Amino acid sequence: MRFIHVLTFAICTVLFSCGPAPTDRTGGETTPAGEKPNIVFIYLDDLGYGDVSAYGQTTLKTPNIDALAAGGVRFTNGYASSATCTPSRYALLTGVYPWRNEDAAILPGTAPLIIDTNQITVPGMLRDVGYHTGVVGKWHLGLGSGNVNWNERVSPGPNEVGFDYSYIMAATQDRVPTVYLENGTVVGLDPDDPIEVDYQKNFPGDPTGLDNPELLTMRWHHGHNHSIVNGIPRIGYMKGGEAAKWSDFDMADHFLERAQQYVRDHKDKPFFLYYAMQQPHVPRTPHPRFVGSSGLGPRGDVIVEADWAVGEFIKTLREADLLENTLIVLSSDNGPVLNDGYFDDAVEKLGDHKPAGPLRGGKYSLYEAGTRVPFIAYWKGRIDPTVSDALISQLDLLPSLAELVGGNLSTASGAMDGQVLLPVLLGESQEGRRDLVLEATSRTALRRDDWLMIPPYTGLALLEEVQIETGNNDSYQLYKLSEDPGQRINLAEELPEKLTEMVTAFENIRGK
Ligand code: NG6
Ligand code: CA
Repeated sequence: MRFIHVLTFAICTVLFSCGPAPTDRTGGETTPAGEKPNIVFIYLDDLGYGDVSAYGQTTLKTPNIDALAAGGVRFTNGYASSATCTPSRYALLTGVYPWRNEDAAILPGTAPLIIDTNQITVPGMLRDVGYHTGVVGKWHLGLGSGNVNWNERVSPGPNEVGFDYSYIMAATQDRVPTVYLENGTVVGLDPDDPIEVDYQKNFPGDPTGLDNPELLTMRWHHGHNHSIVNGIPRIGYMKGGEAAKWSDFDMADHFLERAQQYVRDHKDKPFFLYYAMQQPHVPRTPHPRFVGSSGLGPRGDVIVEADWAVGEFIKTLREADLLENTLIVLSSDNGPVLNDGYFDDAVEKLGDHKPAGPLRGGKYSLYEAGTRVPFIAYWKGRIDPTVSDALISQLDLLPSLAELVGGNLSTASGAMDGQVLLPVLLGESQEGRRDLVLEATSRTALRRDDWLMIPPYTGLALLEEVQIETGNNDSYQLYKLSEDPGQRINLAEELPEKLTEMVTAFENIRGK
């Protein structure tokens, strides 16, 4: 098939005058060699809008991410779909708002898969048009259908929702099981030492972070006081599987090597790789060679480490001669948090660094820093470097990529909230979307044009443990973001007509 495409294009170039963006038989854009471009998502975990130098930060240096930003489209209004991980990842892969799926909330490591195996996904759509598809890194979208037996192949999972290859951690670095799974099977498991996982009760006699502080190399601040793995107390209880347990310090190298290998193995066919890095989520465990590299403690060090890994990964694409044939989208699943449950100096060593940049709030927050994140599209030789203020969401990637490659979304049942914004993604247009519903722990708000409206919510205004403002208020909040990115001036009372317009638009989308 690929040969036919190449041949078709070769004949085309000899006989006719073809346009600069050739179209192959299944539709969509192809590269100068007549091939569909490779597509890579580099997705960080809890990386804030202000955490990379390309977004104005001056303390930390992130030269490799900056290089993508400088050579591609750097979006200043690019959004994750939620202020926490699972819902954002659900939306990233399906193009559906996470609040439409009540299971799309932070999941324990034992939760069932929350993507319907019949649902259209980015990898499924791409596979249907000939891509090889892989995921390396953090999954956190659930596995199995309940009561997972970790000692057998775990299914359904990534391989059942469109990925040909998967090498993942099930949930998060702070949740059990602390093992990798390759295509559904725990890597390095000794059958004589089976894994058991329980999120309710401990296995009798096993140490915990709560009862055995003397065994800890990292202390817990809130939560995170169940089973101890590698001296780090986790969420949930796990027994067995000793030989399969990951090394926290090596995780970045480990995922990088798998991502690089994936590229080398599939360089002769169009591929899609979802490289889901674990940094800077807790527990922050930089490899020793990065310890102290940022001066900001482990949180800064793992961002430096992640930036290094991005650079190494790009090198691999370059060495395989794929850079001009690969669209890379780099972003984050939600905004930043400092103390997310461990004592790790993130607060104490922060100095002048502003993880949220000029924005208000952070992870878990309906304020802007919860969901507005670094968002970069890079395609060497195809995208002209630019800064784009267009409003774009990670929801829009699925339909935009379908447009790019001639993918079919007509089989999609249910809602499709993503919009076709291919020219925006490629930096050719600043006409982004008009409306976007933002989510934070099941609460929602509306961004429309330059305006942000948060409806009244009861509940705490400040999450004490993480020191993040939730966005909750007894009254409506209305902000004009270009003039007030820090959301300090509530215009709801001053501009009743604007508020009514926003509330009506919001309710229309939310279906109230
Ligand atoms: C919270 C955890 C937090 C983090 C978060 C998920 C506690 C007290 N806090 O419940 O540490 O794991 O879940 O983060 O347990 S996310 O980026 O995957 O959404
Ligand atoms: Ca996250």
